[in-house]
Amino acid sequence: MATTQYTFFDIPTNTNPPRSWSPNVWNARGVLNYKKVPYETEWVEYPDIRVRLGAMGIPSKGGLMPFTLPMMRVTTTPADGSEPQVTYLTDSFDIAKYLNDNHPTPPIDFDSTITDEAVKMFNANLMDSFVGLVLCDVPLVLPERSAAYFKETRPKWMMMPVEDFKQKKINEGAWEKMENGMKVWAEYIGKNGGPFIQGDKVSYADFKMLGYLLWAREAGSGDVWEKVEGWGGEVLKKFVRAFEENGVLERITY
Ligand SMILES: N[C@@H](CCC(=O)N[C@@H](CS)C(=O)NCC(=O)O)C(=O)O
Repeated sequence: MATTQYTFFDIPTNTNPPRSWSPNVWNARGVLNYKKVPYETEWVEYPDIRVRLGAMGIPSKGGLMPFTLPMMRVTTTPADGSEPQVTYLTDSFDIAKYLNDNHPTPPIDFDSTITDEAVKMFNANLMDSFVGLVLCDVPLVLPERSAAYFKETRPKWMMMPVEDFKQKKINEGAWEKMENGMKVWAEYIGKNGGPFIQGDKVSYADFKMLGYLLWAREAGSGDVWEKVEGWGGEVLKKFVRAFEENGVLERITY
C-alpha cells in the first residue's frame, strides 16, 4: 500500500515551543486535528516564507502576498518503493477540502452557503475591531525577524505604522464594536442550540469561526481574549469546549 505523509507549514510565535496563532492557518490545522491524521509541523518565519516556498517550486500568487501559509506538503510513496510523489496545497480552504475528501470521517459539511453566511456575519460585525485590536498586536507574539517583517509590510495597506493604526481603530470605537459584534456572533452561533452553527453538525464555517477566536486567544495582547470570551458568553464556551472535546485544540505547539 502506498504511504502518505503530511507536512504542515505554519508561522511560529516567539514562545518555546512555538504556538499556532494565525486564523487562516487554524482553518486548516483545526481540520487536521479534527480528522486526527498524523502530520508534522515545519515552522517558517514571515521573511522566509517566500524563500522556502519559492525553493520548492511553488508559483507566486502575485500581489501584496505572493507566498502565504498555511501550506501542506503531501508526500506519497508508492508501495513498490519507487520515487515519492510530492504535491503542495497552498490555501487553507484547499487543505481543509483535500483532508475532508481523503479522510471522510468524522465528516465536515462543506456547504458553501453556510461558510459564506458565517464569514459575512463576521466581516460585517467583527472584522474591523479584530483588525484593530488583534491583528495590530500580532508583532508582539512574533519572533524578532517576523515582527520586523510584519511592521514593514502591513503599513502598505494600513497607510500608517501598525501602532498608529491600532490607535485609530480604538478612536473609532473598536472596543464597543467588538462588544456588540460578539453579541451578534453568539446569537448567530447559538441559533440552533449549539455547540456548532448547525447544532450538532460540524461545518467548515465552524472552523472559520474557531480560527478567528484562536487568533484573539493566541495573538491578542492584554485582556482582549478575556473580553471576547466574556462577550461571547455561554455560547462561546460551549463552542470552544466542543472543539476541545474533539481534540481540535490539542495540537497547538507542534
Ligand atoms: N487565502 C489564504 C490566505 C493566507 C494568508 O493570508 N496567510 C498570511 C498569514 S495569516 C501569510 O502567509 N502572509 C505572508 C506574508 O505576509 O508575506 C489562506 O487562507 O490560505
